[in-house]
Amino acid sequence: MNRKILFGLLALTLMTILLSACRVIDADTIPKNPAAHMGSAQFLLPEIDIQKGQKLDLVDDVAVPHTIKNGTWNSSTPDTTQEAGAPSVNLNFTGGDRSTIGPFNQAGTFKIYCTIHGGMKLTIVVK
Ligand SMILES: [Cu+2]
Repeated sequence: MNRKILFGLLALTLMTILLSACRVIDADTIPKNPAAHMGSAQFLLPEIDIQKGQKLDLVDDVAVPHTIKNGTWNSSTPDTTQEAGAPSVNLNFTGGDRSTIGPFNQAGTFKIYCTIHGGMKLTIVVK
């Protein structure tokens, strides 16, 4: 009889240890990438600062496609320059979707633009 109680207590102790080892991870504690949001024909902010080593989320907030590549708009002329140290960017958004670019492993100023919408460009400053 005593053995049964002892075994029961041991089993209970083991269960407690096992359950406390399974902690629930709050999604808010997982580090998020900084995000640049896109409207119908522009980035909502023209510039974003990020830290070296970070990735950047591009978020298409509207039901409009965008094609985002390295480069910028010089008035109405696309400049397809990819800066040294810039991660390659060539992404198609169909609307209401998001994608991640990077990591940006080098400090500097990097530019991306939308090939569809004249003047739609983003400057990424990596510090
Ligand atoms: Cu666009």
